[in-house]
Amino acid sequence: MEDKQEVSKKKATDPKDFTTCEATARMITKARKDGVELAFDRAANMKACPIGADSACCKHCAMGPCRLNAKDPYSKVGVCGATIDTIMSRNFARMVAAGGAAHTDHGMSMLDLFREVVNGNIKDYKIKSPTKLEAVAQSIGIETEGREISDIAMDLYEELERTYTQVEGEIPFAQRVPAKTLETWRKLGIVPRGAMREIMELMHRSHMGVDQDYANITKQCSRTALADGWGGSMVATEISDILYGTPSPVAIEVNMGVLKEDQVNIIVHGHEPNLFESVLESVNEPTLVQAAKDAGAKGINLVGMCCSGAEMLVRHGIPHAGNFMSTEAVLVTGAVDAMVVDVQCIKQALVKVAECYETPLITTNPRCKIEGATHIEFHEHDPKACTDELVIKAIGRFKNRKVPIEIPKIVNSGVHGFSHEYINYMLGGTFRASYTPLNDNIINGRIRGVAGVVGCTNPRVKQDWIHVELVKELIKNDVLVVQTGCSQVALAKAGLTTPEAAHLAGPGLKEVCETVGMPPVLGLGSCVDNSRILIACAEMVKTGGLGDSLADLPVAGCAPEYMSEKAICIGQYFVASGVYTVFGVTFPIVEGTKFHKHLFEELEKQGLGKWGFATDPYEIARLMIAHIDKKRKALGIDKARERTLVDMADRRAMDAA
Ligand code: NFS
Ligand code: SF4
Repeated sequence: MEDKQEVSKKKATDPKDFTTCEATARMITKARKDGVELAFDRAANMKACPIGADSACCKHCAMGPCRLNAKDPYSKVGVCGATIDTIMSRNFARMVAAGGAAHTDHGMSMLDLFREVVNGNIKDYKIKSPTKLEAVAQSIGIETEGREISDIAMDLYEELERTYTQVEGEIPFAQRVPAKTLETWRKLGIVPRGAMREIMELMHRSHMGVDQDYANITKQCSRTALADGWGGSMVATEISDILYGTPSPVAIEVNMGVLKEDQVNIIVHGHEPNLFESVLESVNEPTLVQAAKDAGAKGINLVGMCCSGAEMLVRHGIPHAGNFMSTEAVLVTGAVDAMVVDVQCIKQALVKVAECYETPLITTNPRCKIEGATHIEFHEHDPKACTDELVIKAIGRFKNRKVPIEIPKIVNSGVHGFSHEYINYMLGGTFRASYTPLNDNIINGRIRGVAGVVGCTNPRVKQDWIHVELVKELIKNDVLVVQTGCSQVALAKAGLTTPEAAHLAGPGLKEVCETVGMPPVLGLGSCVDNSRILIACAEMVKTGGLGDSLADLPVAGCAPEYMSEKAICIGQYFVASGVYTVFGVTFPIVEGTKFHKHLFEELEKQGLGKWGFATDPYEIARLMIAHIDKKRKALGIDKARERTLVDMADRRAMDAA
């Protein structure tokens, strides 16, 4: 575990050691000149606590806090007698609970909005995709034939509310889980009832003196995490599609060069699309556009960051300025006339950086106020009251711009917006939309397997570098990569989300990409859109030929630069769903302990997936590919790949002759 804090140890002074994002590196240099501190510098100056990094400490009661020795994990216990396995699994449980709560609370906000739209109490939003509404309703057994959209919608609302509030039974989207996987969950007692109940029970069980059996705690971790992946997050994604439209491929632009010196630049950085959709309306309001022009601007330029940015990117092609580790750096350009935030991943330091560049930092959600920021509360019943006002604030800042502006003129383009529905259509064609071609290409070996590369960026490792190197290595080995969250923005900046990037893929994947005209790296959306990956996997099982359960699929997942508790929860629901999931940076567990063995080995034997850990991108790729090959072998399709690749070489030789 020596390589855990590469950056902080070095006290790196060269911004290139902090990031491979050229624009961010330039802004780090500028910030230093301007005397402004960023998270990169704070990470270098704040050595991560090694006991905490190993999760070997407990502060669940006032007899402690207790610190155990990670080097000799069984030499000590806490004052209450808690062993290292209990302490680590309880800490892990609390991360799962917090991460799951974040996604499910977001999903519940979406559902609140949906209910009010269906009731007719909210008029500023409407059901944009009745087709998606019907498809989701049908997927959980709601009758749609010959019925009014509003009636179907009301039934759907009532069903989906159970995702959160149900005290007994199974959450509605459990019906989408392949039968054999569901059977395994039932046997283990981990089918979620309702998210509120699971999170509550997990908090209870990780309290001092309750569940002190790491394997039993892990079960409730799985149940809670599944209530996120197949519950809260999936509801967030599906309702967003119903209200705002299902993504389909769209040409996009990313990086700081999307800011325009001669326009009013507004950045929305957050997670709930409700706010962003309404800001989009406001910036197109003729009176506000005129006001911007009167202030001397060419127009209003709306740009996203982080996850709601990723959603607007895939859904509407709204430009994206950068991922999590660029949110402070983008303010250093001096070009941001307002940064608007809602919930999650919003660094408190943004207040100070924004102040240095006279940018209004505006909080909008009652759940997330930040000392020193301007709060303009957003209400779905009257969304424009907030979003018009913040646009006016931005115009005001533009008019009175005093700080010098320096925008790194870097813009990368790509194609994003590959919903699981679209993957269907893209590979299957209009008349035979299905996952059959994807499965066929996996079975015949052109595509070796599918990898989800997702998650955050983290100043403890070089920004974007691991994401990009890992993905390059995967596609080179014919692994099709699907992406969400901050990771997809890293790859978009690296230019890998264009169809032309197919030349970086191995011969099999390259052939498929060229035939279909798709990039080898598919951007799906925000972190809650990881649920799209679950649905795609379920479709692959249903389509046939790749086993009966999710655990049979030749797939793997990874969050190589993760930082948030949400990422841990996502990791746990992928593992519980049957996917091998590798994390980087640091893993909050001591190696060689029983709990470690449980997560990294034993869960797989129960028919679930398992965790993996590595910090080096090539090592991560090796682990993921080895797992994919293991699954191919178990399915009896390992030989096909050799044949296909030989065929192709033969064919090329023939072409050349
Ligand atoms: Ni996901 Fe989105 Fe980014 Fe990480 Fe944060 S923005 S929900 S948690 S940092 S990927
Ligand atoms: Fe220490 Fe046990 Fe209290 Fe944790 S719960 S702080 S291990 S005494």
